[in-house]
Amino acid sequence: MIIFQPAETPRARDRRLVQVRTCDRTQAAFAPLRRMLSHAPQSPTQVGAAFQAALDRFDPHRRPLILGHFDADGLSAVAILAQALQRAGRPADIRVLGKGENPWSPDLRQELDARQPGGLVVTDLGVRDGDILPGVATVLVDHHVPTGQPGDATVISGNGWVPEPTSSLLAYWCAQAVAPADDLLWLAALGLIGDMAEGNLPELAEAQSRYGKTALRDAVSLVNAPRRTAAADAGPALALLMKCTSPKDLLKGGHPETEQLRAAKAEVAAALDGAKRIGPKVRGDVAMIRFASACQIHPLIAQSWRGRLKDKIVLAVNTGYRPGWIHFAARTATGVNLIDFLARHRPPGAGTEYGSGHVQATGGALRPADWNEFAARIGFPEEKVPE
Ligand SMILES: [Mn+2]
Repeated sequence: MIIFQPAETPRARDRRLVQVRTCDRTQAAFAPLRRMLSHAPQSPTQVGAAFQAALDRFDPHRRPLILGHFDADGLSAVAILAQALQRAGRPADIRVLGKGENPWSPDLRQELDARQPGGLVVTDLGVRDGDILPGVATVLVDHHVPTGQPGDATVISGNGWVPEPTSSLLAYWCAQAVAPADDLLWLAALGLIGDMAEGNLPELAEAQSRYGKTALRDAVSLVNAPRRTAAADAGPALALLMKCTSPKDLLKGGHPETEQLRAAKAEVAAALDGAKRIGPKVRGDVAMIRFASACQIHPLIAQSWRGRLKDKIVLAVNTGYRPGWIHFAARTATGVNLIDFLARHRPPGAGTEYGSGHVQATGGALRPADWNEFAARIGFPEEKVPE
């Protein structure tokens, strides 16, 4: 469920509906997994002690490394954890994962093996099967549906809690256990807003009254912009989260990075404008919108057609996002289970990023040969790309 790292979150209401159904499905499927993870904290009050216990297993003579996702929630969680560890006298290095990267990949394993950190803090990147770096103490701080048992790692997952915390809020609770962290509350709120967290969250209400709803929302929109650009460089956004003291400081504090984020927003808006002019090609139950953009706009395009093509499965196909890959986002208002739909048409070489996510908001990335196979299977044989 986690692998597809969608920023492409459906609107709040749709998401709530989707999650209810997803939970029904996953609750049963992951019952054994939940039992295995039963030593993990089961409520907010247990998070701090679990995090502290995980840190106690780190090698004190080497710097820990924080790995994080590059959206507002992931970056905020990273900024909170980094500052808390700094305050606790255990300064950490940071590695933000970008386009198409995941901690359980061979490439990352190799990179981490070369770095040999004193411990790994991995946030907003999912909970998957197996050790990320065997022999190195690891704690996962996350809220996606777990899809495996992550080796010996400590798992701090808010998935399924009511209300469900995001990674940034979990990180805030972790931070409070190791250092004074009250001034980091606004960062927790950025992640909650970015991931559209729902339910009665006292931390969000407190942050909104302290920092202002509009300022928080505008900051989220800026921090979320770079990951959709061609370069997908989250550096400036993270720099701001690390050095600013409030969302207003981030928006108006005279920092050069703020302008970089505004430029990123403009770049994505321009790419979106172009792709929005492309009409869908409809065949049977499927509507396909195909374009080539280095920006991660396919989820936004799919979402925008979903409401206009209410009786179709909408596929927004981006052949220009990552060289050698065809990325697509799938959305539907029909109630059809898209995970099942994709599973039925699964080409032989599809990896874990194909058809995971939510039942009405998913997608995938395919190599050309697999794309060609898939396109033919869903009735678009002429949408072949060169292999
Ligand atoms: Mn998140």
